[in-house]
Amino acid sequence: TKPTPIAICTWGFSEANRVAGAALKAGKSALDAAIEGVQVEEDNLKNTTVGKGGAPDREGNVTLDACVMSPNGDCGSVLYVSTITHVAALARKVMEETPHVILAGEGAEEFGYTQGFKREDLLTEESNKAWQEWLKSSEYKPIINIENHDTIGMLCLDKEGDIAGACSTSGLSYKMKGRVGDSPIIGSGLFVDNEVGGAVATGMGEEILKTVGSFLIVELMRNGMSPQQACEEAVHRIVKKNDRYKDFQAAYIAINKAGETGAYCIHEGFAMMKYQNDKNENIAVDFYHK
Ligand code: SD4
Repeated sequence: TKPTPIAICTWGFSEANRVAGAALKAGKSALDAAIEGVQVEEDNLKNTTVGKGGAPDREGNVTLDACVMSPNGDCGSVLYVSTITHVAALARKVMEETPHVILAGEGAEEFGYTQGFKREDLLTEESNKAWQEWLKSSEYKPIINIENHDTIGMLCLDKEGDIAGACSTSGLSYKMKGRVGDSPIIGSGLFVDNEVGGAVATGMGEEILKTVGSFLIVELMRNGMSPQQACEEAVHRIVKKNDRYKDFQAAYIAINKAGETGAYCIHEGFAMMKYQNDKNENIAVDFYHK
């Protein structure tokens, strides 16, 4: 028997997860639900690491990264987008309306306008103020669970039992101009294989990229691990290679075809939202560094 629909997402984004859960309950596809859910945070001006209102790079440019992956194995990604808020939906358009998988920068933006996306200024007054304040010291030091917290990664399992995912971020606050993290990179920030399950990442993108974490988790599940075991192993790969892990956070969530879920991270303070059967729960996630 198939599991009832499930939505899980990174951090405590209860409204985003509730919206995705409601979409699944209404019979929408896993991909529709994941994008609708992620959009709640893209629109949330208080969230300073996703969508409009995101913290800028060192030169004051807000640049967004996102990707989506559908149950049939297709994927789409946009990176370095500075004028469009709904970048997960834009990544879907790349997937569905172009012969390509990734569009970057101006090319992604120009394509977006042809698809009806609005041109917007993504730097809000508050983010601008915070950036001006940051400029006084210009010290680049991501803070665990604070400065680099809030990327939304969402995985949905719909009533057909199909799995899709979406990931959306403005990346690390005060990153270098041109920097792109793990979030729009298929296999690192997100991976879905509808035969097996899906995984999505948040935290220090550079470390997630080096270990291709989300693909790793899906392959470990294919080889028999539970989502929980696979997330733990992916975190172990990072800490094994990198003794600076005490200074950064990295976190994964995962789901398999049976509807089992798992999550693990380096440092205390990460949470996963889980919707199933009308219940939307905030689940504290176990961590490596104790
Ligand atoms: C990045 N992984 O750009 C993202 C940042 C993040 O919560 O997850 N923040 O590296």
